[in-house]
Amino acid sequence: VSAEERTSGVDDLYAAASPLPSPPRSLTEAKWNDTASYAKKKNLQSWYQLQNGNWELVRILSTSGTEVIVSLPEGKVKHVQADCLSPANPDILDGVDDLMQLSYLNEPSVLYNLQYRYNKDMIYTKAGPVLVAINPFKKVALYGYDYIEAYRCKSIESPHVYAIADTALQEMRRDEVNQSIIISGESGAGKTETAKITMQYLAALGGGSGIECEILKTNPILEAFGNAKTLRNDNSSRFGKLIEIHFSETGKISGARIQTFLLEKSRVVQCAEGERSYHIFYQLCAGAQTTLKEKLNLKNVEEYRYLCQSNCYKIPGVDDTEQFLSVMEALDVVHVSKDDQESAFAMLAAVLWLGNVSFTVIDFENHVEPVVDEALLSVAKLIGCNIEALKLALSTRNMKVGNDSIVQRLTLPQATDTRDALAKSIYSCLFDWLVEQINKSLCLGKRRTGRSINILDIYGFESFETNSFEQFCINYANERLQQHFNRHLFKLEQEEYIQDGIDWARVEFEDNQNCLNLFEKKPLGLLSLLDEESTFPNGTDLTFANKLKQHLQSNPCFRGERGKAFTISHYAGEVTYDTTGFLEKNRDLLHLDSIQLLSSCASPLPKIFASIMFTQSEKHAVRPLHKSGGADSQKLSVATKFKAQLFQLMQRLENTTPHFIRCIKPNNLQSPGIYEQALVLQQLRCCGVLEVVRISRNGFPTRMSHQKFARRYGFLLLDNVSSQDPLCVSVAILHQFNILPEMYQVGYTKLFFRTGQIGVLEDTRNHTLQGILRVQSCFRGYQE
Ligand code: AD9
Ligand code: MG
Repeated sequence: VSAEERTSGVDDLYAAASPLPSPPRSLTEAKWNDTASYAKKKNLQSWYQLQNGNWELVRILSTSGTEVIVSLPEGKVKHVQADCLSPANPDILDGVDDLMQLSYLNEPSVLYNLQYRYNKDMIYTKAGPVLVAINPFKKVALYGYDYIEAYRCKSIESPHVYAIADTALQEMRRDEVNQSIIISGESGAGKTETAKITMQYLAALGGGSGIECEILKTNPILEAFGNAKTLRNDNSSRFGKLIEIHFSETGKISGARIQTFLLEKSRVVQCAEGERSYHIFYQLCAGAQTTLKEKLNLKNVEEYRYLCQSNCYKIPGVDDTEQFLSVMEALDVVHVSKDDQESAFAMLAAVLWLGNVSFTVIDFENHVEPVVDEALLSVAKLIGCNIEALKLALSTRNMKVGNDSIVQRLTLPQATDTRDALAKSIYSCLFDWLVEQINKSLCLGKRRTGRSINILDIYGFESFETNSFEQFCINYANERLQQHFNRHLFKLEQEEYIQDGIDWARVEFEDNQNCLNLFEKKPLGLLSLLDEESTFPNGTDLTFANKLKQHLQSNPCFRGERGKAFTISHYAGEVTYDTTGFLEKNRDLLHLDSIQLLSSCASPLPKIFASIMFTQSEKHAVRPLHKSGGADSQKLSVATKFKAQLFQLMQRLENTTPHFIRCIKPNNLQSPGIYEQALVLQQLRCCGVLEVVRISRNGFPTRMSHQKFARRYGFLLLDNVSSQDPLCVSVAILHQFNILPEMYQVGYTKLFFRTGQIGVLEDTRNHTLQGILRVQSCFRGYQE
């Protein structure tokens, strides 16, 4: 069965969830009848859904009414309802490399096909234009020079990341349009690995200038500073990234640029049991040479409060000392000088020592002062500041009241927050600074000419038991990306219809504009209301939640919950958010005192960080200072900044030809060989793979050229057709089989069918052929 003949089938559980299946009645009826008629076919294989949600392959023995008797694999016989069955594809279609080639495109068939391939280490499968990649959690022999060569010469056709990268390169050259490779999936699904595999291919094909080695070396650096062990993934990226690889007119890589999104800062000061902070801290403590260790007064990881609170120091199979050496080597390659490297390590040590700074109560009002101990002295030495200035910055706050300036002393929780905020800011500034250094090296001052390929490795949709501000931002980003995805696929469909003269207005597809409006509308959208509440002196997470309930109830994607919670209907499902901490995380204020402290430092990096923070606060001082919140510095809120970044990203992506890779995690154990159907299914839904299937089903997914159609079914015609013209033959067939006009369209070169329509013809064809074969073998037997 070729892609051209792709036929998609009956039974769609997910179609029921979509509000907009447009030509619904006839389509649903056709679908239903098809299932019913299918279930009547004796001896056919079918999927039967078990109580636990998994599917099992059964054989139909007989039917009466809506009840069907089936035989289970172990030989047992069972009575089941027809609607628990979904048609299974013929064995010949087992493991096809594009899901669109399946005759029946229902959920169990999709799941089974992916599993069949996964069990044979074929981890890549196409779903129409999308590449599905299932994480093998082990080394698979699919990469390296030989494979790169094979994909370059097109001697292999099976789906692969290399094939996607190759198509992107070719289309960039051919169409002179920038390309983007958009990789998504949930934590641990394999996005970052896939991004690296893509870069490997591009570097191999566009290499020569030496810059490709630098580009590849950015990975260990970004992973050391931006990845951490979480419960879901031992090497989880805690930031999103876009890598733009530039090519010269001759097709060689001329430079690159990295943009990062929303680093998880809170991890620096706090992480959950069994997780770790950023790799670089452990690598530095384990791998630093004695002289560096002495200079930075480095101790073992167990001695730092920020690192020991989660009771996890090591990652099985990972040697932090070795990793540290490769990070240093990579820093050399991207031209970060030894001096700068040492300054960066000093900042890391300062962050660790800050965590160990403790406070002591000094008066009856519970005001505190930092204890002058090794921790405090080390911080002062590492950032190069005066000890008294550091003590003041950690225990007091300068406030403006009218024209006067007063000094307020801090209580223990306030002082701890101030300390942690300083540690987080130093770390995130260090991260940004490092990315900037890398970018300087990758551009090498060259003017950007030619074209680029963008690789986006960004966090997928998240839905946990408790969802906070981070999930709110991440899921918002995913709504935007989903819209991009839908529009693109829709456009592809539309183009094919227009090319063949088909009326495409009859193709429906679901939009998530309502949900995006919920986030973005001004002044009454989630983001505006969040910003508004963040600037109110008396705003709290509760007043914020109440405001949402008051203003957003009319949006069908919003539902207020009890207390401080609310629910959003995302394209990938409902998520309930707890607003605890929303306002503070959104404000993300660093007090002016801390910024001033950094600017007074003798070391170069803190000074640079302070000036970045200052310019940010000046540039983005969009609202009047509010005084009673205690926050003196004004800057753009986190959500607004993220939205602006996202808009800029979307704008860039809009001007490129996109290629989508959807990564799937087959189990939560990070183990090879285990394929959990329910887990995979839920991800296929979330990352839009089933949506691709649904979009194509809502259109005219089955396509066949007039010639092929006439050849395949022409012999079933009862009456002679006057003309041998394939189109005339085709039309005669359509009439003979009473295919309803809304179920097909006749294009210039092809016939287009709604879902399931071709099934009737195929069945008749098979029966007739079987009949002919039977007659032939009887005839042969008779002759013998
Ligand atoms: V997160 O959102 O950053 O937490 P990712 O990026 O989706 O996540 P990652 O690429 O880090 O996941 O993959 C997780 C682990 O799966 C890797 O550390 C590898 O051990 C494993 N993996 C992923 N893809 C492959 C592969 N193609 N071959 C072998 C793989 N192992
Ligand atoms: Mg990652």
